[in-house]
Amino acid sequence: MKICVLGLGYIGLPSALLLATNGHSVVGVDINDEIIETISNGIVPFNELMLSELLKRAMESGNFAVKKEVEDADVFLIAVPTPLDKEMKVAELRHVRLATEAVYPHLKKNNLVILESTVPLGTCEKLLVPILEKSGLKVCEDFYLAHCPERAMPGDTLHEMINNDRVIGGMDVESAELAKSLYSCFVRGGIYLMDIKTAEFVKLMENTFRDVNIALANEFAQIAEESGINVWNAIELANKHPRVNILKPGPGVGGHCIAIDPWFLTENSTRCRMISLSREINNSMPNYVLQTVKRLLEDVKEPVITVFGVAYKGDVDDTRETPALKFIKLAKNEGYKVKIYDPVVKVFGDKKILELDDAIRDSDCITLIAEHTKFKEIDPGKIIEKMRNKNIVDTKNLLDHKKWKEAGFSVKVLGDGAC
Ligand code: SAJ
Repeated sequence: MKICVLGLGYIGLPSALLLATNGHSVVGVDINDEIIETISNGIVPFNELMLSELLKRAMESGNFAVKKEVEDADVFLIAVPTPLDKEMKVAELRHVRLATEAVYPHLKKNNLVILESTVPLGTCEKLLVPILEKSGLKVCEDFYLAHCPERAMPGDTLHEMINNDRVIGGMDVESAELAKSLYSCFVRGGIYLMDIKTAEFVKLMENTFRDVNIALANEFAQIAEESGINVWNAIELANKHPRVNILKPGPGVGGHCIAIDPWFLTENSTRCRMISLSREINNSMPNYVLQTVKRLLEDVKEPVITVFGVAYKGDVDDTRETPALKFIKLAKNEGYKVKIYDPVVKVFGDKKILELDDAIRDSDCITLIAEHTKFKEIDPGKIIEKMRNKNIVDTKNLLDHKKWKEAGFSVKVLGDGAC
């Protein structure tokens, strides 16, 4: 089967490569010349486990080509970003609209169009169908349409794409069945079929569930702090209950999904209360962390702080929606000098990422935001003398605190109830 994949990002590229290495002829299309050139040269434009090897295999198979323009195919798979309009708190569907506009001139009888991007409820019916029908063809009569929201976790995308269960919503049963037979070439998990709107809802519920539960953990951390209780011990004990699974508190929620998708539910409904409140709680966490740092540095003149980790989570180089950005902005507004160390992230907008020594020299407080495993390798005894004041705030409960204390650091863990 010939498949045209629109959007060669974190989801589109691995999907295209999995299809190409499983017998399909795949054309990957992207509007960004740099991405086209990078991939054409056999390089994956972002960090993702095993993806370079898969690109190599796909290219060697002769089944994978990268192009700027959409071409005729049997299947069109759209995997483009659906960011949030931050001011309005509604989905920015420009990329989905443009990609769908690019597909319809190539649409032929019996083609299948698949949307993988996460979208607000009703988008497939209200936005995609009218555009695709500009081809003169009728959905469910002449062509098929399915929504197959991706579920893979950045950092482990390939493994999750292959092994996770998958939900597929179809405009009709045949659309869903056709999409299922396509994904079956690489998905080892179960594939569950439903109507298209239910699939949109399922995806949004999944990420909202996580956001709400992280907000709950963050609220627990604040209650524990107030009451002199260590939230990490308390959560561990509560999770011994067979039906309780409290997530981890932290400096806030980042990434292109969990911090965004809940708003896609609120934009269409007047019924969202817990969802909006959870967003608010998670968004307030960088400020909460900063208040903790401020208490530690009350008497310090011209404070300098060092942020450890600006990725949105541990062990990825992705900084989209990272809570570190808000933390840094707020800290600078307080008049703090902020230095950054991140052993995984290479580029962070216009902000400089320093080597460890430079980042901690004359610093008054390290604030660990992203839980990169590499931070555990740091020997606190070797860096302490470079610091002006020996404070560390661990918002992820990542480090060996005994070791850092023995080296002479004053250690504060988010939600440890210690001050
Ligand atoms: N976080 C916490 N506490 C936790 C877990 C996470 O504060 O206990 C924070 C992380 O540090 C990060 C944010 O939440 O800032 C999101 O991280 P994540 O690991 O929960 O999720 P993502 O964004 O990397 O990937 C999610 C996944 N969705 C779910 O787990 C429901 C993934 O399966 C989805 O495919 C992806 O979103 C997506 O594209 O929707």
